[in-house]
Amino acid sequence: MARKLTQAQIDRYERDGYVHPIDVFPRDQALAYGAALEAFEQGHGFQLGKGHNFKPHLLFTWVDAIVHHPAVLDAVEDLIGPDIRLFHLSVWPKNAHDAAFVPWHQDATYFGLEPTEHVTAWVALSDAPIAAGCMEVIPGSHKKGQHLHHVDPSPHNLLSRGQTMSAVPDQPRTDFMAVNAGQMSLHHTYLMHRSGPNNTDYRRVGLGISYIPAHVRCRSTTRLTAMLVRGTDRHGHFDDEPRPVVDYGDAERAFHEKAVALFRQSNTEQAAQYDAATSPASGRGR
Ligand SMILES: O=C(O)CCC(=O)C(=O)O
Repeated sequence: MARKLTQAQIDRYERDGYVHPIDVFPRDQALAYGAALEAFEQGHGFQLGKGHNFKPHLLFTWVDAIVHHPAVLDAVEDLIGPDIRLFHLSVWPKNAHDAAFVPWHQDATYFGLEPTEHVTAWVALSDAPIAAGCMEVIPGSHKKGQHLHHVDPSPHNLLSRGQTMSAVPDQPRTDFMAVNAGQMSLHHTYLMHRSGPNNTDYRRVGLGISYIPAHVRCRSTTRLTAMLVRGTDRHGHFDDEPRPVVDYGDAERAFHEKAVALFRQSNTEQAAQYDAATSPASGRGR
């Protein structure tokens, strides 16, 4: 019996590769989390945007509370089972009238996960309607596996490596995963998706939380850390991540720095392998 999602939502995820909106916590609570993020940014003089947006669940107790929230984990469990690791987390801010965008891509591209069982929970800390640049998806595209990506050098591309899909189906039928503050969407690692600029007067912010079942491993030679957020792990593919006790404490920052460096190293390794496998010399082209 499912814990949070209805059977219709589970079926929709299987068929379309995504499901939304799912209520997680009250709107006021979500806005308070957003305010905590902005208070930190103001106090430290930088934004948790590109270059500073990885793995904040290791730094802040309020992010830790979100990634362990029963409403999030119950829905994730309905899709990937009871033994769950948090593989990665990115903050996705788009400032008011920001040109920043996310091009068509698949989350699986440089993660190197095997098998590719991975779901992204995008938890909204502000409203994220179409006008604010919510995610746009191609329903059912998760069924066709990995597609070719190349690097798009645009400074407004929010993806860490600028990866963008090389060929998107002509005039695809798309849908928008609009969510309000306190709601989330869930999408499959192979789902083709993108998001446009924020044309509103407010900042749009969400947390993209990558959950995997504990039996999934990363192919990289770099051994990564990942937090066990529910259940047990009988596989040992990752080193454990400790939960933060003090917001932005010394121990929290030291571990976070190490974990992010390992993640980036793995990402570089995966990107190099991907480029080699898809170069013209490989016969697959790009
Ligand atoms: O926040 C966005 O606009 C894009 C997020 C995204 O691509 C993801 O969470 O996979």
